Amino acid sequence: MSSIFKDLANAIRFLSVDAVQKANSGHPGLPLGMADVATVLFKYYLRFNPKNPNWINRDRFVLSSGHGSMLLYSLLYLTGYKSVSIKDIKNFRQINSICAGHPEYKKNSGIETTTGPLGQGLSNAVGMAMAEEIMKKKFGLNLINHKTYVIASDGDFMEGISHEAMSLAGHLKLKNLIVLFDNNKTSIDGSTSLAVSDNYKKRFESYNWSFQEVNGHNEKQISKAIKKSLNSKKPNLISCKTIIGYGSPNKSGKAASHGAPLGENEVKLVRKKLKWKHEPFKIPKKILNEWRKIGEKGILQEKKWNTIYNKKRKKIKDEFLRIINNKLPKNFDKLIEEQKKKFFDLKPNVASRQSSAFILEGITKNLPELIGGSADLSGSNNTKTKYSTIIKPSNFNGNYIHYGVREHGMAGIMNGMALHGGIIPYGGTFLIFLDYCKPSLRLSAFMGLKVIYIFSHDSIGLGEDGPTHQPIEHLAHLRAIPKLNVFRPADTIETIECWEIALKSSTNPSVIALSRQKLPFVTEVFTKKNMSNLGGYELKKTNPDPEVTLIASGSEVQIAIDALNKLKNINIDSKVVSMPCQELFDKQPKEYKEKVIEKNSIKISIEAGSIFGWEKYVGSEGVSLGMKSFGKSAPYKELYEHFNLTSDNIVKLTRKMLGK
Ligand SMILES: Cc1ncc(C[n+]2csc(CCOP(=O)(O)OP(=O)(O)O)c2C)c(N)n1
Repeated sequence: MSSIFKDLANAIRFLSVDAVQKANSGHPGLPLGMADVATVLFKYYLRFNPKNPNWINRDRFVLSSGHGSMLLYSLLYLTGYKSVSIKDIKNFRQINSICAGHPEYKKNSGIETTTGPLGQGLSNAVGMAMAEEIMKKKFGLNLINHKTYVIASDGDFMEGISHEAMSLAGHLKLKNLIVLFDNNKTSIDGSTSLAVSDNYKKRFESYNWSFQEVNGHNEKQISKAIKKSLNSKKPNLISCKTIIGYGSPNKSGKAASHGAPLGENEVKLVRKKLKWKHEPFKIPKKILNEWRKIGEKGILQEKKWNTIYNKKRKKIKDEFLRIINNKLPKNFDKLIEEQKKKFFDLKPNVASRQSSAFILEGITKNLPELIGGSADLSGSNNTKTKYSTIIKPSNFNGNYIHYGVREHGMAGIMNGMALHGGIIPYGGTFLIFLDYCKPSLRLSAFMGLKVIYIFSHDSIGLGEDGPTHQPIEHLAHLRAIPKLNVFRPADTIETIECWEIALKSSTNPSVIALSRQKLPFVTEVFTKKNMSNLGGYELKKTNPDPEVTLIASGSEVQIAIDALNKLKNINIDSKVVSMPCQELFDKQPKEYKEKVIEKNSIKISIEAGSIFGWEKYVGSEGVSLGMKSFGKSAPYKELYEHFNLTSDNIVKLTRKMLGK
């Protein structure tokens, strides 16, 4: 190993241990152990331009083991990203510092994704690599031809999501994915032998990956392995045998170096051992310059790419820019309006999952960036249209992914595709299986990604499959997640509107909850305006000044309308408010909200899910009808009767509340 190489790697090491020491918290073990691998990657292979971190054809670098965040921040600072200054590094883990405890995705910063929950970064990287292949098919090899590199740790590979994502990556032959495994055989509780005895070679070969093993402190071996992986026909795992806390005389090779500052004394000893004579946070000019030169290589690479791009026909350039800048086609609004008009005239009585298929069929051809899929429930989620072409191993000329029964992997992969850019991912499963993909869905929201979750079979209305499949607390759970819109449309018009909002939401994900059972068409008047965008709106009323406000979402809107008619027959005036999206309703001005939910009326809400959260609309005097227990296995109409989610029950309650 040359002395300059050692200096470069040690610059990462000391920025990391000193920042952890100053913050008095953090994880020194990984940066110390993986500094050599990261140096090889950045010095010889990674194509990136710190002056334009968003360059679309850059290689993606994901630090899946986000606890080693100081490794990433050090690299960004050393290679010259504006986003991370030495002051930021000194402020590691302090409020508002970009150098947060774990990396938090920020556009144009070099932090490609949020990591920390182990395994997520790996699945994101699979999504990025898929996005690269899909974009390459659309725009050609000379515009899109980059790699996705990942650093992942023992913990990443213990997580279930890694099995799902790695398995799909192998199946699809994602050859541009290169994972550098920090194989230090140590995790928090001690040696990984306490909990794992997997044979990684066999594991990865069975996934149809290429497997190599190197000494993770040997520049030449690491470099040779990466070089070999560049021409692979399969995804690549490079197992790098490393020593956690490398250089620490008393803590290296031990769990003690994983997640706590080494201590002032030990840091001094590391300095001595690695012959680093420099003060904390002072990187000698010569070493910094060497790192900056590495960062500058990308300027020329991007320049060359620009020349290729500029030679493309205007039509291709315009489409390329539209897609990577997340802009919908010019005719999009017209397309939506046409669909709304068509279905208003047809007034179909169909399940909202069918309505979702209608709108998908209407827009798929015009939105090549829309990449759908399902976790093996395509026919049930109605996510596949006649314009869907399936993405196959080594053939990414398509717009539909069969994720297999891998909900968690699907969600993490969708995040990766959205992060890559140029793709709007949507994916389906049953609402109940939110439980299987929630950790990634939370990160879609946290990162503010345009990812669209199609969750069908959204209540006891799914019937005979029974309580294991009937979501209860799921809508409440989703509504508790910040920065997420949860839609539950009542008919085809609302479903079109919810899709429109989701596709126009560039800074947050959306869930569209859909019914299995048929729903009557409830929209009363045609309007170009997207009424669902108000979150909740007055659908019907029997008097300008009703005594009762009935608030419902999705499949229960029809029950509220039935109740309104029955109440009218006994001379009680009421109104029905359809509430397809609570988050959007809550953002409306106070006057609007008070007008819609009649202040002086009695209020009853009905939704075939947990009543948790509805009290904010019905108030302390109101009543919420919903589910207070798990469901049951029976035909759905019987279930609605059994659980008292009926118009007759609403009438009974109203009479009681009004004393009539
Ligand atoms: C999903 C998840 N579970 C638990 C943790 C807490 N945690 C952080 S690092 C870690 C394991 C550390 O072992 P390894 O991945 O081998 O990292 P190393 O010790 O080599 O740095 C755990 C359990 C986490 N970050 N994410």
